[in-house]
Amino acid sequence: MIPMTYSAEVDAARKNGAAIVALESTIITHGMPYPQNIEVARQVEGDIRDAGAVPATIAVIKGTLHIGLDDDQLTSLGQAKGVAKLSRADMAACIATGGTGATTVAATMIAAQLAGIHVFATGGIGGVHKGAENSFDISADLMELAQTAVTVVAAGAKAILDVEKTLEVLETQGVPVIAYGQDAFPAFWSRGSKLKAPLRMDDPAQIAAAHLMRGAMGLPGGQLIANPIPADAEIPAAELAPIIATAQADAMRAGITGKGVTPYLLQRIFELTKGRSLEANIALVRNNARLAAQIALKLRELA
Ligand code: PSU
Ligand code: MN
Repeated sequence: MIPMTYSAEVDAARKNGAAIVALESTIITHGMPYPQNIEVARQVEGDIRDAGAVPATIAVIKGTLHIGLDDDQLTSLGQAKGVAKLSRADMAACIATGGTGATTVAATMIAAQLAGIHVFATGGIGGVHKGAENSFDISADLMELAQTAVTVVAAGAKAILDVEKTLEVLETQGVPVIAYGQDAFPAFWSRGSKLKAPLRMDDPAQIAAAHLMRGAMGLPGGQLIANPIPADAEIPAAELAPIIATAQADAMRAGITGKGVTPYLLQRIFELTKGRSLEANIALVRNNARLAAQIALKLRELA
Protein backbone atom coordinates (compact mmCIF):
# COMPACT_ATOMS: atom_id res chain seq x y z
CA MET A 1 0.00 0.00 0.00
CA ILE A 2 1.25 3.43 -0.91
CA PRO A 3 0.64 6.04 1.79
CA MET A 4 -1.10 8.52 -0.46
CA THR A 5 -3.55 11.27 0.37
CA TYR A 6 -5.65 13.75 -1.59
CA SER A 7 -6.35 17.33 -0.57
CA ALA A 8 -10.03 18.08 0.05
CA GLU A 9 -10.19 20.03 -3.22
CA VAL A 10 -8.66 17.24 -5.31
CA ASP A 11 -10.73 14.61 -3.55
CA ALA A 12 -13.91 16.49 -4.48
CA ALA A 13 -12.66 16.95 -8.06
CA ARG A 14 -12.11 13.19 -8.39
CA LYS A 15 -15.62 12.47 -7.14
CA ASN A 16 -17.17 15.06 -9.48
CA GLY A 17 -15.10 13.99 -12.46
CA ALA A 18 -13.58 17.47 -12.78
CA ALA A 19 -10.51 18.14 -14.90
CA ILE A 20 -7.34 18.02 -12.78
CA VAL A 21 -3.87 19.40 -13.55
CA ALA A 22 -0.83 18.14 -11.62
CA LEU A 23 1.88 20.56 -10.49
CA GLU A 24 5.37 19.76 -9.25
CA SER A 25 7.00 21.00 -6.05
CA THR A 26 10.73 21.09 -6.93
CA ILE A 27 10.09 24.36 -8.71
CA ILE A 28 8.92 25.68 -5.30
CA THR A 29 11.78 24.28 -3.18
CA HIS A 30 14.70 24.36 -5.63
CA GLY A 31 13.61 26.47 -8.60
CA MET A 32 12.60 29.81 -7.12
CA PRO A 33 13.69 31.87 -4.11
CA TYR A 34 11.53 32.41 -1.02
CA PRO A 35 9.09 34.17 -0.70
CA GLN A 36 8.27 34.46 -4.42
CA ASN A 37 8.15 30.66 -4.66
CA ILE A 38 5.07 30.44 -2.43
CA GLU A 39 3.37 33.39 -4.09
CA VAL A 40 3.93 31.84 -7.53
CA ALA A 41 2.71 28.41 -6.39
CA ARG A 42 -0.54 30.04 -5.27
CA GLN A 43 -0.88 32.08 -8.47
CA VAL A 44 -0.36 29.02 -10.66
CA GLU A 45 -3.02 27.12 -8.73
CA GLY A 46 -5.33 30.12 -9.17
CA ASP A 47 -4.69 30.22 -12.92
CA ILE A 48 -5.80 26.59 -13.19
CA ARG A 49 -8.95 27.25 -11.17
CA ASP A 50 -9.75 30.33 -13.26
CA ALA A 51 -9.53 28.14 -16.37
CA GLY A 52 -12.10 25.74 -14.91
CA ALA A 53 -9.84 22.91 -13.74
CA VAL A 54 -8.50 21.84 -10.34
CA PRO A 55 -4.79 22.06 -9.38
CA ALA A 56 -3.01 19.19 -7.62
CA THR A 57 0.42 20.21 -6.33
CA ILE A 58 2.39 17.07 -5.51
CA ALA A 59 4.97 16.46 -2.76
CA VAL A 60 6.08 13.83 -0.25
CA ILE A 61 5.55 15.00 3.34
CA LYS A 62 6.69 12.79 6.23
CA GLY A 63 6.40 9.62 4.21
CA THR A 64 3.02 10.37 2.61
CA LEU A 65 2.54 11.13 -1.05
CA HIS A 66 0.32 14.20 -1.21
CA ILE A 67 -1.84 14.83 -4.28
CA GLY A 68 -2.86 18.43 -3.70
CA LEU A 69 -1.51 20.56 -0.86
CA ASP A 70 -3.46 22.87 1.41
CA ASP A 71 -2.16 26.38 2.02
CA ASP A 72 -0.30 25.49 5.25
CA GLN A 73 1.49 22.61 3.55
CA LEU A 74 2.41 24.79 0.58
CA THR A 75 3.72 27.51 2.88
CA SER A 76 5.83 25.21 5.04
CA LEU A 77 7.28 23.44 2.00
CA GLY A 78 8.19 26.81 0.47
CA GLN A 79 9.98 27.87 3.66
CA ALA A 80 11.67 24.57 4.48
CA LYS A 81 15.42 24.27 4.02
CA GLY A 82 17.27 21.19 2.81
CA VAL A 83 14.19 19.48 1.34
CA ALA A 84 15.11 16.46 -0.83
CA LYS A 85 14.69 16.76 -4.59
CA LEU A 86 12.98 13.54 -5.59
CA SER A 87 13.10 11.74 -8.89
CA ARG A 88 12.28 8.16 -10.00
CA ALA A 89 15.38 6.79 -8.26
CA ASP A 90 14.68 8.00 -4.73
CA MET A 91 10.96 8.70 -4.44
CA ALA A 92 10.03 5.26 -3.06
CA ALA A 93 12.92 5.33 -0.58
CA CYS A 94 11.76 8.73 0.69
CA ILE A 95 8.19 7.49 1.19
CA ALA A 96 9.29 4.22 2.79
CA THR A 97 11.55 5.93 5.32
CA GLY A 98 9.09 8.66 6.28
CA GLY A 99 11.01 11.45 4.57
CA THR A 100 9.93 14.74 3.04
CA GLY A 101 10.78 15.72 -0.50
CA ALA A 102 9.77 17.84 -3.45
CA THR A 103 8.91 16.10 -6.70
CA THR A 104 10.72 16.83 -9.97
CA VAL A 105 9.08 16.39 -13.35
CA ALA A 106 9.88 12.66 -13.32
CA ALA A 107 8.56 12.06 -9.80
CA THR A 108 5.48 14.22 -10.38
CA MET A 109 4.63 12.22 -13.51
CA ILE A 110 4.83 8.98 -11.51
CA ALA A 111 2.58 10.43 -8.78
CA ALA A 112 0.13 11.86 -11.34
CA GLN A 113 -0.22 8.48 -13.01
CA LEU A 114 -0.83 6.79 -9.65
CA ALA A 115 -3.58 9.35 -9.02
CA GLY A 116 -5.14 9.02 -12.47
CA ILE A 117 -4.15 12.55 -13.53
CA HIS A 118 -3.21 12.87 -17.20
CA VAL A 119 -1.98 16.45 -17.53
CA PHE A 120 0.84 18.23 -15.72
CA ALA A 121 2.18 21.79 -15.97
CA THR A 122 5.71 22.87 -15.10
CA GLY A 123 8.30 25.45 -16.17
CA GLY A 124 10.85 23.54 -18.17
CA ILE A 125 11.79 19.87 -18.16
CA GLY A 126 15.27 18.66 -17.30
CA GLY A 127 17.36 17.41 -20.21
CA VAL A 128 20.85 16.75 -21.48
CA HIS A 129 23.30 19.11 -19.80
CA LYS A 130 25.99 20.91 -21.76
CA GLY A 131 29.16 18.82 -21.52
CA ALA A 132 27.14 15.63 -20.99
CA GLU A 133 29.64 13.79 -23.18
CA ASN A 134 31.95 14.05 -20.16
CA SER A 135 29.58 14.35 -17.19
CA PHE A 136 26.86 11.93 -18.43
CA ASP A 137 24.38 14.33 -16.80
CA ILE A 138 21.06 13.56 -18.48
CA SER A 139 17.87 14.27 -16.54
CA ALA A 140 15.68 11.33 -15.59
CA ASP A 141 12.78 13.51 -16.82
CA LEU A 142 13.51 12.38 -20.39
CA MET A 143 13.25 8.67 -19.64
CA GLU A 144 10.14 9.31 -17.59
CA LEU A 145 8.43 10.93 -20.56
CA ALA A 146 9.19 7.72 -22.47
CA GLN A 147 7.42 5.45 -19.99
CA THR A 148 4.72 7.34 -18.08
CA ALA A 149 1.55 8.39 -19.85
CA VAL A 150 1.22 11.98 -18.70
CA THR A 151 1.09 15.00 -21.02
CA VAL A 152 3.59 17.54 -19.69
CA VAL A 153 3.24 21.22 -20.59
CA ALA A 154 6.58 23.07 -20.37
CA ALA A 155 8.20 26.07 -22.05
CA GLY A 156 10.58 23.69 -23.83
CA ALA A 157 13.79 22.66 -22.11
CA LYS A 158 15.74 25.15 -20.02
CA ALA A 159 18.28 27.09 -22.08
CA ILE A 160 21.00 26.04 -19.61
CA LEU A 161 20.83 22.64 -21.33
CA ASP A 162 22.16 21.29 -24.59
CA VAL A 163 18.77 21.62 -26.26
CA GLU A 164 19.84 19.89 -29.47
CA LYS A 165 20.99 16.77 -27.62
CA THR A 166 17.86 16.92 -25.44
CA LEU A 167 15.70 16.74 -28.57
CA GLU A 168 17.80 13.83 -29.90
CA VAL A 169 17.29 11.82 -26.70
CA LEU A 170 13.55 12.53 -26.74
CA GLU A 171 13.37 11.28 -30.31
CA THR A 172 15.33 8.13 -29.47
CA GLN A 173 13.02 7.51 -26.52
CA GLY A 174 9.93 7.91 -28.68
CA VAL A 175 8.57 10.97 -26.94
CA PRO A 176 6.30 13.22 -29.03
CA VAL A 177 7.61 16.78 -28.77
CA ILE A 178 4.84 19.16 -29.80
CA ALA A 179 5.40 22.90 -30.11
CA TYR A 180 2.25 24.85 -29.36
CA GLY A 181 1.30 27.53 -31.89
CA GLN A 182 4.67 27.81 -33.61
CA ASP A 183 7.25 25.72 -35.49
CA ALA A 184 10.31 26.44 -33.35
CA PHE A 185 11.13 24.56 -30.17
CA PRO A 186 10.96 27.24 -27.44
CA ALA A 187 13.98 27.81 -25.17
CA PHE A 188 12.36 28.49 -21.79
CA TRP A 189 13.17 32.19 -21.20
CA SER A 190 13.03 32.83 -24.97
CA ARG A 191 10.18 32.08 -27.36
CA GLY A 192 12.24 30.67 -30.16
CA SER A 193 15.39 28.74 -30.88
CA LYS A 194 17.19 27.72 -34.02
CA LEU A 195 15.68 24.27 -33.59
CA LYS A 196 12.40 23.21 -35.12
CA ALA A 197 10.12 21.10 -32.95
CA PRO A 198 9.33 17.68 -34.47
CA LEU A 199 5.56 18.30 -34.20
CA ARG A 200 3.31 21.34 -34.01
CA MET A 201 -0.27 21.75 -32.76
CA ASP A 202 -2.38 24.89 -32.48
CA ASP A 203 -5.33 23.60 -30.53
CA PRO A 204 -5.65 21.94 -27.08
CA ALA A 205 -8.19 19.51 -28.57
CA GLN A 206 -5.53 18.10 -30.93
CA ILE A 207 -3.17 17.61 -28.00
CA ALA A 208 -5.87 15.81 -26.02
CA ALA A 209 -6.75 13.62 -29.02
CA ALA A 210 -3.10 12.67 -29.53
CA HIS A 211 -2.81 11.75 -25.83
CA LEU A 212 -5.86 9.50 -26.09
CA MET A 213 -4.59 7.92 -29.33
CA ARG A 214 -1.31 6.95 -27.69
CA GLY A 215 -3.29 5.25 -24.94
CA ALA A 216 -5.53 3.46 -27.42
CA MET A 217 -2.43 2.20 -29.25
CA GLY A 218 -0.88 0.93 -26.03
CA LEU A 219 2.09 3.30 -26.21
CA PRO A 220 3.36 3.72 -22.67
CA GLY A 221 4.90 7.20 -22.53
CA GLY A 222 3.68 10.77 -22.32
CA GLN A 223 3.88 13.83 -24.53
CA LEU A 224 5.97 16.97 -24.16
CA ILE A 225 4.04 20.11 -25.06
CA ALA A 226 6.48 22.95 -25.68
CA ASN A 227 4.58 26.18 -25.01
CA PRO A 228 6.48 29.41 -25.78
CA ILE A 229 6.79 32.04 -23.06
CA PRO A 230 4.46 35.05 -23.64
CA ALA A 231 6.17 37.62 -25.91
CA ASP A 232 6.08 40.45 -23.37
CA ALA A 233 7.93 38.35 -20.80
CA GLU A 234 10.69 36.78 -22.87
CA ILE A 235 14.41 37.46 -22.58
CA PRO A 236 16.05 37.27 -26.02
CA ALA A 237 18.36 34.25 -26.34
CA ALA A 238 21.32 36.37 -27.47
CA GLU A 239 21.09 38.46 -24.31
CA LEU A 240 20.97 35.40 -22.11
CA ALA A 241 23.72 33.34 -23.76
CA PRO A 242 26.71 35.07 -22.08
CA ILE A 243 24.92 34.99 -18.72
CA ILE A 244 24.31 31.25 -19.02
CA ALA A 245 27.98 30.76 -19.97
CA THR A 246 29.09 32.68 -16.88
CA ALA A 247 26.75 30.69 -14.63
CA GLN A 248 28.06 27.46 -16.15
CA ALA A 249 31.69 28.45 -15.57
CA ASP A 250 30.85 29.37 -11.97
CA ALA A 251 29.19 25.97 -11.44
CA MET A 252 32.30 24.21 -12.76
CA ARG A 253 34.58 26.23 -10.53
CA ALA A 254 32.36 25.56 -7.51
CA GLY A 255 32.40 21.82 -8.29
CA ILE A 256 28.60 21.54 -8.51
CA THR A 257 27.40 18.15 -9.80
CA GLY A 258 24.34 15.89 -9.95
CA LYS A 259 21.06 17.17 -8.55
CA GLY A 260 22.72 20.41 -7.53
CA VAL A 261 23.43 21.60 -11.06
CA THR A 262 20.00 22.84 -12.18
CA PRO A 263 19.13 24.67 -8.90
CA TYR A 264 22.61 26.28 -8.83
CA LEU A 265 22.35 27.53 -12.42
CA LEU A 266 18.81 28.91 -11.94
CA GLN A 267 19.90 30.79 -8.80
CA ARG A 268 23.06 32.14 -10.47
CA ILE A 269 21.14 33.31 -13.54
CA PHE A 270 18.62 34.99 -11.21
CA GLU A 271 21.50 36.93 -9.62
CA LEU A 272 23.19 37.78 -12.91
CA THR A 273 19.95 39.06 -14.49
CA LYS A 274 19.03 40.95 -11.28
CA GLY A 275 15.81 39.00 -10.95
CA ARG A 276 14.65 39.24 -14.56
CA SER A 277 15.01 35.51 -15.17
CA LEU A 278 12.61 34.88 -12.29
CA GLU A 279 10.01 37.27 -13.76
CA ALA A 280 10.22 35.36 -17.03
CA ASN A 281 10.08 32.00 -15.24
CA ILE A 282 6.91 33.06 -13.40
CA ALA A 283 5.23 34.24 -16.62
CA LEU A 284 6.01 31.01 -18.46
CA VAL A 285 4.84 28.71 -15.65
CA ARG A 286 1.53 30.54 -15.42
CA ASN A 287 1.14 30.38 -19.19
CA ASN A 288 1.80 26.63 -19.09
CA ALA A 289 -0.75 26.16 -16.30
CA ARG A 290 -3.45 27.85 -18.40
CA LEU A 291 -2.72 25.66 -21.43
CA ALA A 292 -2.58 22.51 -19.29
CA ALA A 293 -6.02 23.33 -17.88
CA GLN A 294 -7.44 23.66 -21.41
CA ILE A 295 -5.92 20.31 -22.39
CA ALA A 296 -7.29 18.63 -19.25
CA LEU A 297 -10.77 20.00 -19.98
CA LYS A 298 -10.64 18.75 -23.58
CA LEU A 299 -9.38 15.38 -22.43
CA ARG A 300 -12.36 15.01 -20.12
CA GLU A 301 -14.69 15.97 -22.98
CA LEU A 302 -13.16 13.50 -25.46
CA ALA A 303 -12.44 10.55 -23.16
N1 PSU B 1 10.87 24.12 -14.18
C1 PSU B 1 11.22 25.32 -13.63
N2 PSU B 1 12.09 25.29 -12.57
C2 PSU B 1 12.59 24.12 -12.04
C3 PSU B 1 12.22 22.88 -12.63
C4 PSU B 1 11.35 22.93 -13.70
O1 PSU B 1 10.77 26.37 -14.09
O2 PSU B 1 13.36 24.17 -11.08
C5 PSU B 1 12.79 21.58 -12.05
C6 PSU B 1 11.90 20.37 -12.37
O3 PSU B 1 11.56 19.74 -11.14
C7 PSU B 1 12.78 19.46 -13.20
C8 PSU B 1 14.12 19.77 -12.63
O4 PSU B 1 12.41 18.09 -13.12
O5 PSU B 1 14.08 21.21 -12.57
C9 PSU B 1 15.27 19.25 -13.48
O6 PSU B 1 16.31 18.85 -12.64
P1 PSU B 1 17.52 17.93 -13.19
O7 PSU B 1 18.13 18.74 -14.29
O8 PSU B 1 18.42 17.75 -12.00
O9 PSU B 1 16.90 16.64 -13.64
MN1 MN C 1 21.05 15.86 -13.61
